Amino acid sequence: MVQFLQTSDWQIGMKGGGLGEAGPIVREVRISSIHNILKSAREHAVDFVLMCGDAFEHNMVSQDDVKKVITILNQYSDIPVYLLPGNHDSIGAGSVYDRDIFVRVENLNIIRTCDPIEVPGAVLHPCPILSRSMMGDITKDMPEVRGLSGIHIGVAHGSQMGAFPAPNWEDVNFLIGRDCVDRTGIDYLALGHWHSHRTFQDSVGIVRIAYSGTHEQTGYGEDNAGLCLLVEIDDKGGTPKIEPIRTGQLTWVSKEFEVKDSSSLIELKAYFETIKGIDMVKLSLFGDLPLENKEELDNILEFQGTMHKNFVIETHSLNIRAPVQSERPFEFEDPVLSQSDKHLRELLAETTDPQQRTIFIETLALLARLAKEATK
Ligand SMILES: [Mn+2]
Repeated sequence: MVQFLQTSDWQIGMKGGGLGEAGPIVREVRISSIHNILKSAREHAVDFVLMCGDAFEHNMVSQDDVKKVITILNQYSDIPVYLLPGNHDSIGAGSVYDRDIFVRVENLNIIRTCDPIEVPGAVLHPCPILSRSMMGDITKDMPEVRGLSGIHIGVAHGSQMGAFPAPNWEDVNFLIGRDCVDRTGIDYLALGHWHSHRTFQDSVGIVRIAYSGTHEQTGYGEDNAGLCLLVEIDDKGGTPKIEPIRTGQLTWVSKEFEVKDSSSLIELKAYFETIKGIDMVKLSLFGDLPLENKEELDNILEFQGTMHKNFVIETHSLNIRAPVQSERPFEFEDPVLSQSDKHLRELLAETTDPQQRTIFIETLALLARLAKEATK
C-alpha cells in the first residue's frame, strides 16, 4: 500500500500583477500555505509528498523566495518530497534547481530524468519537461509496467489531451496522451500544470488520473483551487482513493451582476451581505442604470472596496442612461457649472460613440455631484 500527498503549481515568485495592494499578500500567502500541505502530510503520516511541477514561477526567482521555501521544507525534514520541475521552473541551463542551496536540503529529491524512482511503497515514472518547445505527448516514453510487481505512479506536468471541454483559462500545451494509463498499465497518473483540481477515468471507468490544482488559488476564474490531494492505493491494480484537502487561505469570488434600475442597487447591497469575509472579489456589472443612481452606485462600490483584500470592478458593459434635457436633476446656481452642463449635454446629443458617451455621462454625473456639494 502507498499513501502520498499530491501538490503542484505553487508558482512561488508570482507577481500577482493586477491585484493592486493585494499583490504582496497573495505572494506571501502562496509561501505560507506550503505549511498546510506539509502539515497534512505529517498528520496523515504519508509515505511522501509528490510535487508535480511549477514550484517556482520562473527560474530567475529571487534567492529570498527560494530560501523561504527551503526554510519551510526544513521544518518537515521527516517527510520525503519528490519534486518534478514544470514548465515555469524547467531543468536545463539556468534552472533554479542548479543553485547550490538545493543540494543541502535533506528531504528534497529533485527529479531530473525519466528514470524510474523507487519511493516508499511505489515506483515513480516521471516525465520531466526537458525543453520548453517539447512537441507531442510528453508521456510517450513512459514504460509499460503491466508485467512488473508493485504500485506504479506516473508523474507529469502538462495538459491532459481530449479533456473536453478543457478549462478555458488553463494552458493547453505540454500534451499528455489520454491513453497514458491504459497504454502503460500504471496505477495512477499524478499531474500538475492546471490550477483547478480535475480527475479523469481510465478506459474502464476507474479514476486514475488527477490534477491536484494549485495549493493556493492564483487568480479569478479558477475553480476547485487551493487544494492538495491525499492519494491512497492499496495494491497493484487497486482503485486509487483520492481525497482533496483544503490548503488555500484566500477565498475568491467572481460574479456577474445585472443592473436594471434603482432596485438593482438594493439587490446589489443584499448580494454584498452574502460575500462578507471573502478576500478577493471581482464584480462585472452589466445592464442599464439611470444617471441619477450612478452616485449611489459609486458610493456603494467605494465602501465595498474597503470590505475585501482585493475588489475589482468591471463596468464596461454597464450603460449609464442620461436623462433627457427636460429631466435635468436640478438647476445649477453657479453659471459656470450651468454652462458646462449645457455644453456637455450638447456634446452628448451629437455623439453615438459609446466611449465618448461614457465620458460625457460620467462628467455630467461628476458635475451634478459638485453642484450638490456646493449648495450643501
Ligand atoms: Mn505549468
